[in-house]
Amino acid sequence: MDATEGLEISQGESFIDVKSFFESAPPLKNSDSITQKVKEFIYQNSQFSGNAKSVGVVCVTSGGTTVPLEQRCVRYIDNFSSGHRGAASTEYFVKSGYAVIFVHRRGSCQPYCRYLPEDSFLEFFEVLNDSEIQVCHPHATVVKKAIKEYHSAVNGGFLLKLPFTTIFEYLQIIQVVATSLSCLGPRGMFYLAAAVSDFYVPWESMAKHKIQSAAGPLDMRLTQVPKMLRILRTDWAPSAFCVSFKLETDSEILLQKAESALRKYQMHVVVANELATYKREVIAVTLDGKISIRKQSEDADVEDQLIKLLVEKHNNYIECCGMGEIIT
Ligand code: 9Z3
Repeated sequence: MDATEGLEISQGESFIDVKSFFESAPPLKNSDSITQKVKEFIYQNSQFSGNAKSVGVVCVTSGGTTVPLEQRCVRYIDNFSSGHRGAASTEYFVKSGYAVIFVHRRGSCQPYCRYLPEDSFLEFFEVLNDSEIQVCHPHATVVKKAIKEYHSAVNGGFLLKLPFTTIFEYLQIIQVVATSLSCLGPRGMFYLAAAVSDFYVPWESMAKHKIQSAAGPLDMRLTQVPKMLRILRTDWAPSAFCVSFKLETDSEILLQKAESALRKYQMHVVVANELATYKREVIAVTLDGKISIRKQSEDADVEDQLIKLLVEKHNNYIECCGMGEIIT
């Protein structure tokens, strides 16, 4: 696929920035096989009436993108994100009947693995005899639950996992998913929890080999990553329901930045979270107002309540689109 396919109606600078980003990005490895997997997954989950398999298809993004500093990369800039939010949200979306395309950072937290013991893999198995091993007793219940839920999601065809590392891979995968998901109209959803780099080094101006310290202090100019949210809404998947996240460390500016993103990129919901409290509290910002969501108890996930709210908002959106109302 031409990387700039479907961008014709975007105007001005953002179009040029996006075009040059894709033209200069190293081509996505296995692009054809990723595209085929995505299309098949969407096709298999596209029957929404009668014996519907799923109620909709959501692309959940999770983990941080990296910005390589060298083409043969030794060093890179990273973004803060463990992938816990995306992994937990994926589980709650599947539970709510959605099929999930989980676009995640390699090595980040995975759905159904959140409760597994953090200590070494070797510590929760014991050897029974020469040919058998078993999970040690204290971990058996959580491991059994995780295996069952994971297999039910994957074997049922409700979970497709696509890994990324760099900002180049991430944005190319999002383009493939978005242009494929557009065929579902309002039934498609984006839940963009990944921490995406704001600045990058264009491939052609990047050092080919490891940068040498003998050359003295390093001066480096970073280019702004084009705002893909706008293109996603206007060109790639204009009818999909879009939820993005806004992370700030300064509570004074958080809501104002979230509201600005809502309008600027025509998001349906912007989930505002502050670094110090993001695990226990988020605020869903919409054109109708703000809803604060807090963890119900120590063991609960804030994502449980958040996904319930988003599913409700997505259903209203589908209904309104069906009645011919245009919702932005
Ligand atoms: C978030 O704000 C996520 O909630 C977290 C989740 C990254 C805080 P963890 O993976 O953390 O559970 O450890 N994601 C979006 C961050 C982001 O880069 N947002 C951009 C911005 O704030 C907009 S796309 O400007």
